[in-house]
Amino acid sequence: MSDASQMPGGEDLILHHYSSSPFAEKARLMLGLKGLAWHSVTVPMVMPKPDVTALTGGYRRTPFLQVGADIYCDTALIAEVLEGRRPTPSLFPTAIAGQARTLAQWADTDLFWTALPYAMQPAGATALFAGAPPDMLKIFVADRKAMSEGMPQMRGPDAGAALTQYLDWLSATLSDGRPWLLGEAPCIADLSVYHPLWFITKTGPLAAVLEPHAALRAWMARVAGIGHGERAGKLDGAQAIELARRSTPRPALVEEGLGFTAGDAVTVTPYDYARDAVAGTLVGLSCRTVTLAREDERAGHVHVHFPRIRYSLRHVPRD
Ligand SMILES: N[C@@H](CCC(=O)N[C@@H](CS)C(=O)NCC(=O)O)C(=O)O
Repeated sequence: MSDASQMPGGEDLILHHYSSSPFAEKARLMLGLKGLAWHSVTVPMVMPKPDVTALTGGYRRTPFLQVGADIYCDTALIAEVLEGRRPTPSLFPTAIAGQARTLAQWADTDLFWTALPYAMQPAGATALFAGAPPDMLKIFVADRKAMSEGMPQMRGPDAGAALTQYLDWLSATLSDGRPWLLGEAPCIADLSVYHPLWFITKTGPLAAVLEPHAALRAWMARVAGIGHGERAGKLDGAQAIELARRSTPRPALVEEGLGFTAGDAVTVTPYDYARDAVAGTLVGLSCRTVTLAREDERAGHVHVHFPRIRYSLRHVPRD
């Protein structure tokens, strides 16, 4: 984007993502379900990611959402932000909200971390990286190995066995003819279950695991039909950083009784993988979210928001 008049404003949604990322596909579909317009920044698949870390303070995972100088990490939190921005159609319809969140969390963890090692078996990896520069697969594997160091991971055949059962469970859920996993309307669970299976469709011969599941494939086509909302424009990392610098982050609140005080020096770190700590000053805290203020040389004063579930919040020890 070179025309300054097309630059997004401080209220616009900016998704930082790349096309082949399953979690980014979940986020794009959330924007689609809500019928929202958004701007797109393509981020690198592997480290280093200097423009990403200028905005997030070190969180490297994909995707994240930017609204001016507010940075929302993790699709679980992005879902809440989009729900607040446009409540209908809901990602969490009241009658099924509990089941929807529970099923979505299973899909974003167990199902995803089963689909991934299944997909990255040699035949799958070859299909996924067909057309990429020759070294890309090697670079990707080394990057992900470093990113998930210490995290137990399934071997391909174990993942295949588990995936076979998970697909049976999901097919059984649809066996009464319902259009969506939890009934008559799509919800967050559909999008979270979809993205690991979408990744499997890209694995050449390994995608055959989906073939016996006609109802599940028809459901996948319905989810894909939700679309990605309106892509309002593209910008690069430097433009997104400049927008953050020109914007003022929204006020946040630290609730009492949670063991922390506004102004505390803290870090936030994912529990599972990509455990890069983000350091900052605590400005927002509840049982649902945590917000750090950071000063960045390039992005200026930003607020970085995380979900509370699956993230560790710690005081920075004093000298
Ligand atoms: N819990 C995170 C998981 C995100 C995630 O694992 N994304 C993958 C891409 S699908 C990732 O970050 N890979 C490493 C990278 O892109 O640097 C979320 O819901 O956003």
